[in-house]
Amino acid sequence: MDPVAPPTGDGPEIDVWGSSSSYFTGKLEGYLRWKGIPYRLRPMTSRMFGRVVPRETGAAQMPAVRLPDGRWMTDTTPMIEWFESRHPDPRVIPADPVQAFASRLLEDMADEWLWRPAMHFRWSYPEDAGLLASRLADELLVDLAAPRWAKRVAIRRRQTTRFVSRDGVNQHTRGHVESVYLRMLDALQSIVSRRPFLLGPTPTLADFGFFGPMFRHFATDPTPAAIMRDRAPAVWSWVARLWDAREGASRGEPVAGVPDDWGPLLDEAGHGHLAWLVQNARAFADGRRRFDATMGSVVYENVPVSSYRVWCLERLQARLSEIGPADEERVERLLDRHGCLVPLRHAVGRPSGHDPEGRAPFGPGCTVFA
Ligand SMILES: N[C@@H](CCC(=O)N[C@@H](CS)C(=O)NCC(=O)O)C(=O)O
Repeated sequence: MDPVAPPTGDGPEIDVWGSSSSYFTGKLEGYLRWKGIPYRLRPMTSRMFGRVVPRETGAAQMPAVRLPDGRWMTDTTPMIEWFESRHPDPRVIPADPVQAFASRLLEDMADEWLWRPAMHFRWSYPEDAGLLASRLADELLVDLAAPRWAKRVAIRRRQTTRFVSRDGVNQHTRGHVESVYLRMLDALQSIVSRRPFLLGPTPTLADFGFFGPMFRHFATDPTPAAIMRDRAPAVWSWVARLWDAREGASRGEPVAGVPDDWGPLLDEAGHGHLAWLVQNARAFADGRRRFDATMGSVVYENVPVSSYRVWCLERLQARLSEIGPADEERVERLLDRHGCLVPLRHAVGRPSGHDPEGRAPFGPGCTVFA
């Protein structure tokens, strides 16, 4: 029995199961729209999320993509890599190996490090939480026979527990969590008030990475959106510009190398994101399920260890090791200046075990807190 109808062969070729409020669905949609790759967005109902998607991809997460040949994909980072290999023009991963590495690092930071502030702003503020609980109940739980109020309560409780309190957000860490968003806004504001996208006239990988949290959470959830409009209006414009961008509409030369105005983003990658990844990898090597993450003077207590994030670190390290001798010194100098080199050289004591055969994005996938 296949409860999902097979691809029809007419209309858009790619099915994307996700949500119009989802971080990673937004990231993928921004990419597919820019590339002009037709897709059909389908709601990740509870039946899809609970049964079909885990069976087909190995991971209950969105977006989940089914190709016209019936193969399923999960995890936007390897998905974008795969689409780039099939639709190379226009490339979104820069040709310059140093720009490419810095872009992958920012993509990873946007995926993993902005997740906590995005979930905190969405679920800790009552107005945001009430609105999103209604939206998600109506969009994703349509197939459940339960009163609307009960669906709203269930969603709100699940998200707040799983992605706010269990992820270390409390009265001691809240200021630090929010400061990550504010620093990223300021850094992006200074970049996109000077040029349309992070590396010039057209969007590249780092734009799509930041697009997930910035579009689907920060620019649309009431509390962070008000902050964005006041503090970083150019970021507000960039979000709309990226959603509306079509390949061919804008041409021109990208900036050369990694621009100085990426400095604050790379500082955050080094002192925030990568510092966390290293502590997570240490805890994983010690066989722990939870750990205390120290970020300067702030301690996030008893947060879950993520094998997926060990894989993120491994993958960045593998990419760094692929950079040839001609560019090695340039990349090392850049990374060292921003506190990224030491964590990227950290010897991962125990491999993540995820995707040993290099099959990603073709499953079996792994959720961040599997
Ligand atoms: N690394 C994955 C992350 C996907 C992800 O975490 N998606 C979220 C929604 S935006 C999700 O499905 N979370 C699972 C849950 O809520 O249980 C990707 O890039 O696609």
